[in-house]
Amino acid sequence: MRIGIVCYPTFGGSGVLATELGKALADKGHQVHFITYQQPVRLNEFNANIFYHEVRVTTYPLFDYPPYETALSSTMVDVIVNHQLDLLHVHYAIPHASAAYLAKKIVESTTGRYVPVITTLHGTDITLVGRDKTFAPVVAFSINQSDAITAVSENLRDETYRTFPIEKEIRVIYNFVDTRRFHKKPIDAFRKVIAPNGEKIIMHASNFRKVKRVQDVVRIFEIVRRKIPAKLLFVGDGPERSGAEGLCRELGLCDDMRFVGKQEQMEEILAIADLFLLTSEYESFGLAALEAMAAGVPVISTNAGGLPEIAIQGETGYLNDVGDIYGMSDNAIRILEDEAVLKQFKANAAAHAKNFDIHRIVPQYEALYNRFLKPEPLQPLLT
Ligand code: GMT
Repeated sequence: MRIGIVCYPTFGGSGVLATELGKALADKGHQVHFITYQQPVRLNEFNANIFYHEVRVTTYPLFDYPPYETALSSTMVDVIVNHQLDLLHVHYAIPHASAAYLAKKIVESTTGRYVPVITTLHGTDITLVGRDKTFAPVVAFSINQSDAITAVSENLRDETYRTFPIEKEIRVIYNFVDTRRFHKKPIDAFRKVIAPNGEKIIMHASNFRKVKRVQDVVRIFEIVRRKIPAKLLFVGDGPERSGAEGLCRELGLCDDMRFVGKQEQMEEILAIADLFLLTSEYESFGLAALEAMAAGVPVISTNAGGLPEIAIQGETGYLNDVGDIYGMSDNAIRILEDEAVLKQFKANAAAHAKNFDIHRIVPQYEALYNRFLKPEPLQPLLT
């Protein structure tokens, strides 16, 4: 199959998922064309089946707001026609679903070809940005016009139905992880740099947006550290980072924590971690938590959004109410203070992540694509 993938190329979960999906499809022999404004961060290896098409927005003095969506649709048309794409798979509704709709209509009217569009909803495109009234009518329209719609969790599917007048079936296809890649031996020298005296390593990774409540991470760490020698590793970057750094200074934690910025090789870093904290106000899925579990790292998270669909209370870690800093601290201590307990949680996390393994989930996308290649009329999907 020749598949066009449209996504955000940055460190966000939707871009990571879309890129890993494209790589997996290419490994299985499909021809994959990424259409984005920048090389996706995880597209870091050569594969003869992968193509990358950059969306370039021409500037002009009149354009206070360069028309990115128009450039994106035009690039999609160009790639669909010149590379004979079978379908377009767009990740994150805004503005990818509406740009894809326009491209599909242009191809249809100029060549007579029908190119199916699959839209995968990821989270904030529905729960935060999408429901803003400056976007909502276009988001609802373009989702409804998609040939197939998927959501990364049941929670996100239900939120979408609650938020928009969607008339079609939304199929849940969970996010995935390559469990073999994330099953890494820790690099001792690296561990020693972070925790020279054998302290426990607690980690958080995100884009440091408000929704992540990163100050809760700092406060939990402060409580845990009173009982357990520990270090905190912050991976990623974003608008709330300086607030978190300020709080660290205020609480006198600077010597015990490190901000390592955006990192591509998450599996290397996760391999040295003992516990992962995800304190978000909302997560449609929580791909960072799944990657942590795949690396054998128990997760303490909130019970918001789709997180209860991927974690098991008291087995892979614990889930607490949003903002319950004391509950999360108690649970972190419970796991970290006993080596046998920690070992069990690590094993449980790694075992459970296998339910979301790349080899289980990618075929679900392929099955969905295949429905559009058959000449017979489509049957409703079974969930
Ligand atoms: O976490 C973010 O804000 C980034 C965002 C994205 O679209 O890049 O992540 C969303 O999509 C991820 C991949 O499907 C999910 O794992 C995240 O839970 C989801 N984020 C939110 O719902 C806040």
